[in-house]
Parts: sequence; structure tokens; C-alpha cells
Amino acid sequence: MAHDAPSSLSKPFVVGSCAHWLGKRAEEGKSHEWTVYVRLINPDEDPSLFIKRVVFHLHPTLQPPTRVVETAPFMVAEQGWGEFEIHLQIYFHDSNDKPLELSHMLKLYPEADSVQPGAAAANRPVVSERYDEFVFNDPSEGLRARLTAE
Ligand code: SLL
Repeated sequence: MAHDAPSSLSKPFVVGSCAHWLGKRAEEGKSHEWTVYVRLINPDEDPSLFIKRVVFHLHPTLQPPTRVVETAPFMVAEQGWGEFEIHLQIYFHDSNDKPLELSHMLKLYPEADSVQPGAAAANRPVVSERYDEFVFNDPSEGLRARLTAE
């Protein structure tokens, strides 16, 4: 009997941000440097094989607020002072489905209870990540080929 390919495929990923304080001499309004990103859990896989683009919608105080990233790493690097909700739209190759929409709260400041005494604590990066999975139910043949490419 022929072995049917599974009708659903999934790719574990992380959406997250990493920020660090730029120190007392930082320019006004640019106290922190941060990145926001979408990355696959498996570092050996190339997400550009099946992700066509990621659109990051930042706070309107950042110019331009809409950033379109068409190749890996799907990431935006910026500087700023404030935390805000970032909306992401993820578009896939060979898919007529609507983009996947996610949001991520940018964190710049460590949780009060995780702050340790001493100067070193201020330089520690603040990482906020959430695990998720892309689940493709009955993907097109083209997308299936991209998802299973070695
Ligand atoms: C707040 N809801 O009021 C947030 C908004 C916006 C932060 C934070 C931009 C950098 C710059 C920036 O950090 N915006 O202005 O150059 O806390």
C-alpha cells in the first residue's frame, strides 16, 4: 500500500525580542538597542524556504513603522526607550491562505523580581520569547516540497 504523505506539517518556531541598555551616555530617546525576530527552533533549517515575508508593525514613533523583511533572518533591529506591542504578519510561499498574524510585547526592562543587585545586572540582555508552531493543514504541493526540503 502506498504511504500517504501526512496532510498536516508543523514547524516549531519562536517569536521574541532581545534588548539591552546602552548605558548612561546613550542618546536621549535611544536608551536601548533591541531586536524582534521570528526564528525556527531547528537552527539548521532555513525559514526562507517557506516564509515569503514577515511584516513587522512597530510603534508610530519609529520611522518607518512598517518593516518588510523578505529573507532570513526575519528580524528588525532598532533603538528606543519604550516598550510596546509589535504586530507581525507572516506570509508563506505557495499559499493562498491569509498571512498568519501574531503579536509580541517588546520588553526592554527586566522584571523587578529578576533584577539582581550590582552593576552587571544592568547590562544583561532582556529576552522575551514565546514558543509556537506553524501548522500547515493540507499544504499545496509547492509548499509541501518547501516544508520537507532537506
Ligand atoms: C509607552 N506605549 O508610552 C509606549 C510607547 C514608544 C517607544 C513607547 C521610539 C524611539 C524614539 C520609541 O522607543 N518609542 O522615539 O526615537 O511607553
